Amino acid sequence: MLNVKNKLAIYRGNITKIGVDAIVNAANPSLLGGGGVDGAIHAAAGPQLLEECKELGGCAVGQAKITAGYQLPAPFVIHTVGPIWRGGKADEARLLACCYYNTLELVNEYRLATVAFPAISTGAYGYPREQAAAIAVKTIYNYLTDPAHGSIHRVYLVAFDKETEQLYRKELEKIAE
Ligand code: AR6
Repeated sequence: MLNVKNKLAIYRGNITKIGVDAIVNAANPSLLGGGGVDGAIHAAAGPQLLEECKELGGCAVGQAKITAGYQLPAPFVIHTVGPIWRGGKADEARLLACCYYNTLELVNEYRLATVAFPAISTGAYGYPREQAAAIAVKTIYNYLTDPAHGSIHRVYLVAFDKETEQLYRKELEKIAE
């Protein structure tokens, strides 16, 4: 049996530099760019990314849409919109899990082998980092355990800072295989 845990990897650094099949953008509902990782991805991909995003008609919180990667090393970008943290009683946990799940559905649909996620919602959107790391690891792990999703070879959890890297390590250690 394949060891699902081995398919999860932590990467510390800038997501725009990674040569995976798709990188994930923590976007806003307009899909027209912003700061943080969204700004970095648009800057690295070049103006054609914004032109394609304009055609998409935005994206609801928890949903995901795919575009080309243009000047990025990654041929695809999957844009997802995380929830804004409002204290935890506004369905934030379910919506954050939906971001990971719906992105992986696109990865599977496009038969992509590798994908890299930033820590969605944990910057400008204020989601507590520890809770967000737990949701990310659990949702990705559960998705990969389904044999129907076996064509996904590796999922990278990208940590931009040391705290996030440590939180991901802690969550991965909790997975017993
Ligand atoms: N590579 C990897 N991770 C990064 C990078 C990078 N280059 N830059 C930042 N991060 P944020 P959100 C990390 O604020 O909280 C935008 O304006 C960052 O340290 O980018 O989902 C959008 O347009 C943090 O851990 O996204 C929305 O309006 C994580 O990425 C809004 O911000 C997410 O931080 C979305 O807010």
